[in-house]
Amino acid sequence: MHSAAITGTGVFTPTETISNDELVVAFNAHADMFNSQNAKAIAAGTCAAKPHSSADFILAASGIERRYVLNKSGVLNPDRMYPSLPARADDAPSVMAEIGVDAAQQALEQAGVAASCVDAVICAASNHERAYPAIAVEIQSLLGTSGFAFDMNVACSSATFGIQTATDMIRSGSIRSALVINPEICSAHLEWRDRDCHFIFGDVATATLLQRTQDAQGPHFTVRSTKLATHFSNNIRNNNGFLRRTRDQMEDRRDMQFMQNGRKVFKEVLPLVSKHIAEHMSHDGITAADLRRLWLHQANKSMNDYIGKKVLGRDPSPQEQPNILQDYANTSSAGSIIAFAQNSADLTTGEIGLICSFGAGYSVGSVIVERS
Ligand code: CO8
Repeated sequence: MHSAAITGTGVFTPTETISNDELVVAFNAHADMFNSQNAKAIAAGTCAAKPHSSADFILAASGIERRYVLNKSGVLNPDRMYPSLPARADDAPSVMAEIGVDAAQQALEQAGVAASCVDAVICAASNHERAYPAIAVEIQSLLGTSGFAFDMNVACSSATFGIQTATDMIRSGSIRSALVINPEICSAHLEWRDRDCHFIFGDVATATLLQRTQDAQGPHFTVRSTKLATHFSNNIRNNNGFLRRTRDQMEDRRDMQFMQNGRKVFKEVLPLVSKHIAEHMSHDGITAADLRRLWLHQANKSMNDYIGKKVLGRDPSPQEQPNILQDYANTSSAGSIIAFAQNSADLTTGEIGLICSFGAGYSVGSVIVERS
């Protein structure tokens, strides 16, 4: 059996950002417009008025201060409230492939590896731009990697599920290396006109290069162990799919974008994740004292603080459990990898950390790594 290691990571960050204040100004203008257009129905009690959003609420409830987006003007236009990402010709690179390639090139450069030496590409994300051909195969072609490529979707847990898949293939000997790429265009499947969730997500792409440990050319993280779990829940759901592309989709269907029962998610996912991490650590033979860092899924600061405290048995310091969601918001599967990519270079040989993601499904995945 071979050993697998993370030898490079990359993060593509869009150039445009939206602050909470900018977001709230646009939302409130939209709400005022909606309320005046529907004044009669609101007065008659047949339509609910849209209340204003608040930047103070957003920061207090989530810890988010701003988010990166691929298109700011479309999202902030109160008449539109949706990014302007025009459909591209079939012979042009798709948006997911383009931003995924950018992140992947950074990961390859960090590891000093040529694209042609990579045996597999896994494009693991919450939503895919099209059904087929797989975005991963397009990325394979754009990068010039060898072997094969495929897409997978486990919502916010896609990155860790992809890392376990790649690690298992490297361990078994069927491949020597793989790129796990997470292009998350969350802005296009978020309902920006819904006050309860309009602040949650941002856009980004991350890439993680995994290789047979003996092939690593520089500092790397050996994958000690991985653990995945799923439990069905409707509390985070998006009904968009090919069976829904019928006449009824012409109506304004709220269920065709991200929906959640945020309070239930918060309450149900916390014990699930804490127990999952505890069992994984025990199975790996490590205790909280052995953990130098936690790179958690970035959905909500209170949620991460709670999980960090449960795992370590005390409040984690910002260095022990770095958050990036104040700058990026929730970037679905990419969040824990951004945290890892931007906050792992200082670990010294033998130090151990844990990457953990959780989200729709429900799904939870953890990866214990050791600096080498
Ligand atoms: N401004 C002002 N007030 C507001 C706002 C707002 N924007 N929104 C809600 N309020 C009000 C509510 O109306 C409510 O008022 P009242 O008490 O009078 O009823 C009050 O504020 C409290 O509202 P909530 O109870 O909803 O507030 P919470 O404290 O629960 O915070 C959160 C809301 C932040 C959403 C919180 O519940 C949370 O973080 N939940 C977990 C979220 C999570 O982790 N979700 C996982 C999703 S990620 C995933 O799996 C990926 C899926 C695929 C990605 C899709 C990308 C688009």
